[in-house]
This record gives sequence, structure tokens and C-alpha cells, in this order.
Amino acid sequence: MRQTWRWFGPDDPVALDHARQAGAGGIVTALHHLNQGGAWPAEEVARRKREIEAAGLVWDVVESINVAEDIKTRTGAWKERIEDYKGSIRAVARAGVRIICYNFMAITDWTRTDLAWKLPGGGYALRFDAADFAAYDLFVLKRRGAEADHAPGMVKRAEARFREMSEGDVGKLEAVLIDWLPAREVVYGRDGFRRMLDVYAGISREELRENLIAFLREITPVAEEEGALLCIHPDDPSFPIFGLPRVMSEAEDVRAVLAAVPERACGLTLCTGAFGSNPKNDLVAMAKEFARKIHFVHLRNVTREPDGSFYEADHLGGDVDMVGVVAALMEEEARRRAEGREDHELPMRPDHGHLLIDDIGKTVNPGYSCIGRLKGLAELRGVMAAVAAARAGRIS
Ligand code: DNO
Repeated sequence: MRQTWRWFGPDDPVALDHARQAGAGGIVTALHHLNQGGAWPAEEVARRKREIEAAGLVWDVVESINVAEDIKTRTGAWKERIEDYKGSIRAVARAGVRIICYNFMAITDWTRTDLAWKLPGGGYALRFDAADFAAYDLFVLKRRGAEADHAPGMVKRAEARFREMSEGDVGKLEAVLIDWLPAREVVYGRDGFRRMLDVYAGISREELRENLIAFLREITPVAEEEGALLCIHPDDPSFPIFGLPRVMSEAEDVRAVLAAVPERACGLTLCTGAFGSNPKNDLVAMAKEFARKIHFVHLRNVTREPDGSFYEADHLGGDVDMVGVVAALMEEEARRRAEGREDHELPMRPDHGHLLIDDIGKTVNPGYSCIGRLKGLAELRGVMAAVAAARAGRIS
């Protein structure tokens, strides 16, 4: 697999040179400063590409070109935003960056409740705590209809949790939940978030799925023309939050979208961590079923708890059978090689990492510190080497 590394651009405290030292050959990035809707200008794309190449790396994947809420809801300036999106696809593809990751999560991008959860062995992980989440949803945001979305036992636990929280705790939780996380391109205050919830109140899961398919039917031909591959990232977490419709959480969602838009350019980012947050998802089975349409891979593990909480485990720990997933993906690579396909090497990145050792106390993008990802990549590289040896018959 092609080993890549996410870099948030010139402001990222983890530099391109660090990615190289970690052993990555490719970079995954976006023009984050231009991700509010307008088409990315070719000159800006070229400048970013030069910067990456000057560090001896290759810009392999765009993650993400942000999908505007107007496109998801098909309201406001959605037609214009789709034209912008096509413009950005053309700009990156013509610069030779042909894999484009995006997501279709309503309002939020990825969501956690705790960015520094102490691991039993030391170090810190990102965590989604169902009781903290419910406490915020029910008693801080006071979302209309929220009670119906939480089990009665959880409402009680959440109330007790909320009573224990100081104002500072609430502020911290809110900042993590709705305000900021790396790669969230648009952030809302509490009122803005509530207004967005109202916009989505009238949109069912079926409608959101139709809007996704309609969007893909417009942009996929452009990607095909330009030789680009689109790959949707799953909902993270892969279950409903804030009563919002979710359309990319389970195998059935992937099946529906890939069947509606069967062109090769319309594919999937297999994110083992995001899909892994939902116990219904068997990641090895999904890697096999969707193999032909997987254009990009995020390898990360989660440990799930019975109430819906989860934390980000070691890359080879947790509930996802990581060795099984890597083996399935390498099987697909072999199949593509045999077909003589150019895209036979699947780009993967170690998704997130624990906050460890010298990184503790440093300013880092949560989940994207250097040492934790370096460790994750090293472990995954070991798995790839072992799977390759087994495939070659050198070990049994
Ligand atoms: C979180 C990331 C997500 C992802 C986007 C893809 O760490 O995996 O922000 O980049 O959802 O569009």
C-alpha cells in the first residue's frame, strides 16, 4: 500500500519533513484556507503542490474538498456551489492530484467529546463518550426532540453527568462538539448550530441520500473526464447524532450509493475507525465487498463500549481486525496489478494517533500529533510486510 500522511498545510505544527522521517511517501492535504465554497484556483493548487514536492514528497490525495451545506440540503446557492465543486475537481486533477476525499455529514465533520482521554498505559486518546454527548445535547444545547433520541437510562445518566459539570467543563465540551476540530471547515456557535439543526429538521435520511446521489451524478462525469477518483468518507461516528440524518454509516449505505452511481470514479474512502464505531460494521467484510471501489484508506482502530461510547485504540488494538483489513486490501491490490491497472497501489494513511511522549503539552492538531501517527504507521507497515511475506509464500 502507498504510505501517506495527512498534512494540514503550512500552519501544521507537524512539518512535511516529519512526514518524510516517518517514512511516508505521499501527502494528503487540502487548501483548507479556501474551503468555504468557491472553486480552488489553479495557481493556489500549483503553489501547494510545489511546496510538497520541494520537501521530496508527492501530493497523492486531496482530503477534503468541502461539500457546502447548501449542496447537502439543496437549498440556497447549491447550484453555484456544485459548479464551484466541479471547478475544484478540475483544478486538482489537472495538477495531477487525482484522488479526492470528501464527506456528506450534515453540519458536523467528525465528532468527539474528549480530545485528551488518558489511556490505561499512559498517553492520551480521542474519545466519544455517549453520556457526555447526551448531557450536551439534552441539557446545554436543549435540542428540540432530543429526549426521543436517547434511551431513558441514558437521559438519567446524562442528567447526573450534567449536574457534575462546571461551567468550564461545559465550555470545553461544547468547543469540542460543535466548535472546532481539525478539518472542520465551518464552525458554528450554539445559536448558529441550532439554526442549522432547524434547516435539517425537514430533511429525512432518504432525502439526504437523494441529495448525495444527485450531487454525485453531477460531479462524477467531471471526475471521469479528468481522470479523477472521488471517494466518500463515512460518517464519524457512524451512527446518528443530534437527530441529524446520516447516509454513510453502514454497508447498506455504501451499497445504495455505489449502485446509484456505478462509475468507477465514484468510490469509497474505507475509514476503519469511523465505520468501526458502529458494531454492525464488519470491516473485513466491507473491505472485501467494496474492494473495487475503494480509492483511499484510513487505518485506525476503536474500542467500543456497550452504551455507544468509544475511544481510539492502538492501530492494531481495538475492535477492528486490522490485519484482516490490510490483508483484504492487499488482495485487491494484487487483483488490480494482475489487470494491469495504474491505480493498483492503494493510498493509506495512519489515521490519527495517540498523544505520546514529547508531543504531550505541545500545540498539535488533535489526533494529528507526530509521534502517535509515526507509531501507527510503523505498526501498519509491519503488518503490510508480514502480509506481503505470507502472500509470497515466504512464511505460512
Ligand atoms: C478526521 C478525518 C475527517 C475526514 C473528513 C473527510 O480526522 O478523518 O475530518 O477528513 O471527514 O471528508
